[in-house]
Amino acid sequence: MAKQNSSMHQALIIIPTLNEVENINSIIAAVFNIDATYHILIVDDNSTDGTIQVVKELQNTYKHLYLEIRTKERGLGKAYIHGFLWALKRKYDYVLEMDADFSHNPKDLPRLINACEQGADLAIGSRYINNKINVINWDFKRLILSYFASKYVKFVTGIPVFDTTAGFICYKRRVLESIDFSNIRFTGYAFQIEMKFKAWLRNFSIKEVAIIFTDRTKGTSKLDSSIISEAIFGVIKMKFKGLTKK
Ligand SMILES: Nc1nc2c(ncn2[C@@H]2O[C@H](COP(=O)(O)OP(=O)(O)OP(=O)(O)O)[C@@H](O)[C@H]2O)c(=O)[nH]1
Ligand SMILES: [Mg+2]
Repeated sequence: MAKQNSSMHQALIIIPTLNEVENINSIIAAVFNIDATYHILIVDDNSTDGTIQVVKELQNTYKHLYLEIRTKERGLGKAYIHGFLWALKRKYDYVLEMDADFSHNPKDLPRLINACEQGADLAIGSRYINNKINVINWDFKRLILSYFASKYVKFVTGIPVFDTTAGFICYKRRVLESIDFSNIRFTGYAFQIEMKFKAWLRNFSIKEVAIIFTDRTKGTSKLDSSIISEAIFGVIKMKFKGLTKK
């Protein structure tokens, strides 16, 4: 039986999807199985593989499974912003980001929420704490790229976070309320970096929680080189803008 959330705080798990039909059913079931009081919002960018139909079907089973379909544009950053604005119109205390492909273990959700309950404004599910790399099944190139990307971002921006590109996050509501999303231009990894950078500039407390990240086993990756170059040049722009204006 699913455990019940003992706290009074309502959590929303936002899962962005783009053609995740092979994962969507099991990821939703896994999240509700961890805690039946969570709410889930799927933000889908008009998947053509049947993901949307599966979610609609599951809405008959789960009362607090919500679906937003974006038809005009694509992009992870914009999908998350759509989800954040949706959450802020409702009474959620904690808003979480999680991938659909099981790279993020739903079992870690309570640990992220707990870090916020203990005082963090932003809890990051971190693959690289204290120079330890907790990644399963990545090829060497991907590992090196991601690890040095994190080092690079830390060096350029000065942010005291090891895993700056992480996408497994719990935000306290007030962090999202403090950010003007019309000023966020990035998508992909740069979006994840920018959110952390903005939170840090605003003096929110950030806590990294060690997680083990497992490479996807089903479905296909949406990562491409434009996302990487956006991140490389994006952080430099971000740093200079951050020096002059929050
Ligand atoms: N709504 C929306 N979701 C997206 C988009 N791109 C990726 N996603 C979702 O965002 C999550 C992370 O995307 P992935 O393709 O797994 O990216 P990644 O984890 O960096 O790459 P892999 O390691 O290959 O899995 C998954 O749930 C995707 O379905 C997009 O443009 N729009
Ligand atoms: Mg993935």
